[in-house]
Amino acid sequence: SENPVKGIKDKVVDTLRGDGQADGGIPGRPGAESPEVAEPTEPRPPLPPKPDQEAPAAVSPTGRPTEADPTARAQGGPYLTTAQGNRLYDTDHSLKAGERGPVLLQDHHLREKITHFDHERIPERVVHARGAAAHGVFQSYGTAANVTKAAFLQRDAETPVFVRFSTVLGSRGSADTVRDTRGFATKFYTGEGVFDLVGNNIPVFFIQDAIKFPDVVHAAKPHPDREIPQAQSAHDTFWDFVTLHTEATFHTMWNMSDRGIPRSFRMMEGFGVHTFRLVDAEGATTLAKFHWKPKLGVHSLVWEEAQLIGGTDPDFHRRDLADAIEAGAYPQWELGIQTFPDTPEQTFQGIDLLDPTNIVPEELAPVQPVGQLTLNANPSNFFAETEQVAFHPGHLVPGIDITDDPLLAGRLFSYLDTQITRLGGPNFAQIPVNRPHAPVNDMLRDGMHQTAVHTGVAPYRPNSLDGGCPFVAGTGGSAGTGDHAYVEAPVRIPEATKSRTAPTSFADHFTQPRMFWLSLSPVEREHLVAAYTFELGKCYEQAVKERGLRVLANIDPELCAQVAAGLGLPAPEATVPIVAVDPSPALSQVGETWPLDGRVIGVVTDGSTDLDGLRTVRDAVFSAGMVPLVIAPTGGKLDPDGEPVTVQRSFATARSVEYDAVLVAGAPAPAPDAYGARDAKAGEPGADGSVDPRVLLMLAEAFRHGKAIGGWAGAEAALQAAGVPTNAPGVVTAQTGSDALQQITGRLTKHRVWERFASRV
Ligand code: HDE
Repeated sequence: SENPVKGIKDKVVDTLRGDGQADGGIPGRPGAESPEVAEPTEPRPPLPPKPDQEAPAAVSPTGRPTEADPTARAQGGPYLTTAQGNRLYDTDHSLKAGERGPVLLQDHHLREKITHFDHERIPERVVHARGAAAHGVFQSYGTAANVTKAAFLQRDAETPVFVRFSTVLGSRGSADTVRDTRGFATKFYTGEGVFDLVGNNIPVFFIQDAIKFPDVVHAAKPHPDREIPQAQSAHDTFWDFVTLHTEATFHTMWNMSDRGIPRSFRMMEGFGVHTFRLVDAEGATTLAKFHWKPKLGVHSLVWEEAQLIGGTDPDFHRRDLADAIEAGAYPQWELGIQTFPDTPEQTFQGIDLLDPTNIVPEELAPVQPVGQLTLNANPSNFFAETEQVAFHPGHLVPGIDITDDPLLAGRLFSYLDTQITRLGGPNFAQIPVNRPHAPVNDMLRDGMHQTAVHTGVAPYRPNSLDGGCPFVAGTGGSAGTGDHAYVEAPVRIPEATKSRTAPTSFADHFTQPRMFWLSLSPVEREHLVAAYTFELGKCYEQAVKERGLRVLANIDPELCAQVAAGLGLPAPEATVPIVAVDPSPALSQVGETWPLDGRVIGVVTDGSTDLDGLRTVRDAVFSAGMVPLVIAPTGGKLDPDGEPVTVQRSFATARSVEYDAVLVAGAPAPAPDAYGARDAKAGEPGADGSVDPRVLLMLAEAFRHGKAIGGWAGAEAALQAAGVPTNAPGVVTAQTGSDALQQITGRLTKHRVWERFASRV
């Protein structure tokens, strides 16, 4: 498939070479292309949206296209007005009785401005409050056509989509890189109505029954007395719950693995979690699980990076997604399905398909690709789109049906209910981002925030006054063969007695966690041990720590022993037999090689050493579809009188966590603003051969985080001063910058220099 970055590379290089690149910006962001930002001059209409902000065409609730409607109300005309379109001459002063006198209640503009402001916020989502989203397109391969009649999954079908990624626990303003599950929710605007695939980046869930959702969320959210900690699972109530309620063990384990701290939304898998039921054109059914596979591979941060980014750039994932799309490096995923025969037992090789704490290993049921998702446009307005989008697992199209997973059942209730509070009433489907791209004729009327002007007198059935309209779809004779949604496959329900119980097949909470542990590479196991040790170590209650170890003992004695050692506690014995289980190699993130599209290479310079070499490196990074980040002692331009090189980061604004690998030219002396460098003269090597402390920090961190490091033009001195052994794996020094780049690129395709991490397990 074609590399999306390469297509736009020339444009990006031009941007970088042009004069428009602002200091501190990343290459690829508009600058040269957007009109110069002028000081205010004369009235003109509002700026049009940026090219990548075009949202898919929306359809009004009455079915009329709104796209080309010039009378659409938001932002028109060059002059400031009230909400009623009355032109204003001043918006900086309240109306007062005299210059120093009291403010007058009759000032309509003041009252309207403040009142509207007072109501700008809506309740944040009760979970998944913090998110980032993008528009895109889904292209179907047609390979699912033999198992589902869903029109958007037929050959060559193209469907506009809106995807929102999120963290679960934090509030709207929390940090992106916290250890947490990530939401991965996709709205397909199909010709048959909306289909929402509301998934996560982790394929299992904490609970098997929706009735436990308030419990797990109350336990995981901040403590109710002090409202701390924010966006963290490393606290007593979370661990209290997940260790008492052992069906949470597998999900918790995914959270503690590297999956809990993704490198980027672009490098995450997505999972529908539940088993769904697909229906074909003849009414035959197949059970299926949905998977999103990122084209760039699944990659994670290391824990220290995640913590540093939480402070240096809390918007890291949001920025990464928006920047990539703006630069034309469109993120892509393949949608795949695992399929299983729809037998009355609803199990596959002994795995209960209705238990959302189970996966079906890919080795047993391969993920079959059915289409490709490309995110190609940023939202134009965060609130209107990302905040107001409303997903619902019950938004289904013909050919996709639900199963009796008790977790899914509760979700089908919850998502509609929650929008009524969050979006202020039952008419949220009329908000542009939520509008179907299929005709809507629903007989739902009135209510808060009704914006449709419905006509006619007969929103009821049966009627004769409207000629019997609207009509219901034909069922096509036998169940499953009509063209309507909610096919309701004729599933037989065995004779049963009402009971508040779970089947015994839901009772094994440790076999799949053990499979996960056995499937990880040594370095991933090391990370898992470190995460458990950190999180349990942050708990205050001894009983919680000890119970945590008892759960781990039932997964694997080695895992338990390592965490116990870190906590300074004895390792308990297992209380259930440890069963033999085959590993699932697909669960490991380490070992393969992946495309480098959009990877960021830091290029550190003292501002004068081998600038020709620097330019060559920068261009070579682009040619490889990656992004160079030129880091110099101060902002501005290098070689301003020659062939200027724009500086993206100064030593003061750069931090290693922004890039995937680093190249250093020479050994940059302390810049004047470096701590403790007041005596050093700018641009001159420190009298003692010293190197700027911020460069040393960058190199030491990059080394610690397993990043490839290359140097040229005397960089050995900098590496040595930073404590980076020049003969360590993934550290190279070369004659030229290009050689150094070439040698580290191979390392990058593996994401990190894995050999650098110590491994005890
Ligand atoms: Fe959600 N979940 N959830 N959830 N969920 C919400 O809906 C809920 C579950 C997921 O970007 C809420 O509109 C219950 C599993 C995502 O807007 C709420 C249960 C999975 C998003 C809700 C679950 C998810 C939500 C809050 C247990 C993965 C964000 C705001 C039965 C398959 C969607 C909202 C977005 C959001 C309820 C479990 C994914 C309260 C009751 C399992 C990605 O309705």
